[in-house]
Amino acid sequence: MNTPPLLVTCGLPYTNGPCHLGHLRTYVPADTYVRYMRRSGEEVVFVCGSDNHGTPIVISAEEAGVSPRALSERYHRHFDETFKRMNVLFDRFGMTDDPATHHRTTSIVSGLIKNGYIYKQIVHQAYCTKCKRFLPDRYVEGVCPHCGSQARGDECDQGCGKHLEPGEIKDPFCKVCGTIAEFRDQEHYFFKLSGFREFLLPYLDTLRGTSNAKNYAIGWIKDELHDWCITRTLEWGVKFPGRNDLVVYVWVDAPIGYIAFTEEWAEKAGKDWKRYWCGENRVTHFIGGDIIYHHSIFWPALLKAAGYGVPNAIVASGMLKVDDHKFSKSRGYVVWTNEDYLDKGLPADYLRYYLLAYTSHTKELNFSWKVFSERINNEVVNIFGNFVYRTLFFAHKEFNGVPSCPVDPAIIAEIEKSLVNVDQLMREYEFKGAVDAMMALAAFGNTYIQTNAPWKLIKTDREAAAQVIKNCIQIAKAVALLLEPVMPAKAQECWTMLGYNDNVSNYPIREAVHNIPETCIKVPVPLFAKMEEDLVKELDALLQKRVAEANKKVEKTPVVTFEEFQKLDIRTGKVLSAEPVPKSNKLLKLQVDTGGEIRQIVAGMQQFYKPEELVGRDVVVVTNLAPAKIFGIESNGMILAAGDTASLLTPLKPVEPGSKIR
Ligand code: B3M
Ligand code: ZN
Repeated sequence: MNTPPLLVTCGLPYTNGPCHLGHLRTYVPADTYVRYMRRSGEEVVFVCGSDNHGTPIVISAEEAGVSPRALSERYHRHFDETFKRMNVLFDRFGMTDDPATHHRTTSIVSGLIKNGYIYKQIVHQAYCTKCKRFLPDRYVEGVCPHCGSQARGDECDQGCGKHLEPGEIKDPFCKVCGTIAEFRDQEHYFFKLSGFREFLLPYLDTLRGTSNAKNYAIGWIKDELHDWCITRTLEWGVKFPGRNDLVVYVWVDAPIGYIAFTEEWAEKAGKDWKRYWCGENRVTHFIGGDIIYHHSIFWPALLKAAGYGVPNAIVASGMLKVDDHKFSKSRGYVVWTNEDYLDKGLPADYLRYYLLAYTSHTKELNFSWKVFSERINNEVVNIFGNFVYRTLFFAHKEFNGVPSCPVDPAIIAEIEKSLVNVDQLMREYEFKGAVDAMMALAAFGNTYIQTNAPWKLIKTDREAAAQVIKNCIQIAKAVALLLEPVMPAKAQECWTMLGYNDNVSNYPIREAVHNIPETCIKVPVPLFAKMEEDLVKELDALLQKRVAEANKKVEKTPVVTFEEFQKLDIRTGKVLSAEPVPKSNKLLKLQVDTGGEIRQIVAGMQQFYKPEELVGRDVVVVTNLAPAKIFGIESNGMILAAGDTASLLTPLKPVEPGSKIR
């Protein structure tokens, strides 16, 4: 049977704010993967688009005083241009508000209704009596019913990361005016997701991609699988068939955008989009680690129910940190792609390299200007740049081009080894490993030229010097070919300096083992410039200033009355025991003496404390919080802690467990 062609997609950016490094952490590796696979002989289509619907866009448009469509068009253009500046080149970059996504969504949802996968049900929706409207998704904030963290209406973005259904959030308040919301009944439509467990478990087992995507999803399914409310009370979006007052939830039409963008591309290219989406396929989704739930649970179930092929691979990137802090626009820990980086004249390729080579794709990536400049200077400039410059400078000066002798077979064997290594790592989505292997070849070249010192050899044996430099040129050629998916612009510059007058991207990776032709080599220019310390300081100062300014702004929180505050029962407690919750890397299960009773409390503190550090500690506990089940374990209360590192609040003077906080 013919292998189906590869279709690669990237998570769709919402059109309500500019592109930042958090976005690029997904897009750059996807682009690198696509370039690499193409140059390994695969037929690849690469699509993406902007996500225009849902409350994030409506709220931002209201704030900006423009229509959601106008806001979407503005940011759509912004992303399109930014991706091009970063050399992230999609075959199609569409908009989910364009007719293709509307049409495909209507067609899929109608099919689901027809086949009995959708039912109607009354839900208790948060409602704001002041704004006089229902509060879908991001219009409402409150407390996560699963872990007790502050959460948005449709996801626990600060805590356990779970998707929340309408009506599930506790203590809701209106995001727009701060009023405490009430629950009112409303009719909505549900997708029978709970019936897909039997399909999903074996499916996830064979799902390709990174292990985080698969493992999180399997963990979630084992926990629980609820039906999924797929309608919202909004004007903006894709109308639910037959209901003018409802649109489909943005997480229905957004992934359907992947199909629609393929259709848009196929129509122009004269291809058949069904080859990519129906039956056996090779759809590969690159996404951020925070939207695994949507891509590996809802989306395959929806596709399956609608009779489409299901994704073949999901590649999820780890989260981004800035200066060791959780990435946060409101707190100022953000680096904007244009304003902070490209507009300062910094090369896209440096950032591409850093994002790929900093750490493994699924791990947390920390950005700081200091580390960034060190890695660029020590690796890109000193190893790759230096090697190419030394080699070409000598070749030009002594031979005015590439010497005619054949390349040493041992050198070809070394290159071959690198190719095999890189290929295996790329196909396993181990981008860091692959980039390291490419750089290792450049480092090998550097050592080779250093030990063989052709500048000395030439004084006694011109032929031997020619052989050494020929070998070096061949290594430089191989490195340029290999690094093109990572640093396309710099690889091209290197290629041109090697005497080629065409595009390196047109060559298969395997060209690396073929002897370089006897081109003429001109005076080389350094490929890279070092990041100067002054510039690094200036860029860092800018970031610090942004963080300081953000700290000054107080967060918008709802006002509570004294009576409401008094409803909270907060007491001191003593931790008697602590142990990690199996299969969770965040949670600890604690037994806490709260005066006359022992409570079991599950707290998200595993990253910050060893269980034994907590035993014997006096802590502060909210004791009358409604009990919650977290990872199937009952939790009766909440331990108070402050800040990103969960610093525990603890009484200054010794008090009895159970003392009331007043
Ligand atoms: N627009 C952005 C996010 O939640 C969201 C992705 C949609 S992918 C189909 O990261
Ligand atoms: Zn939660």
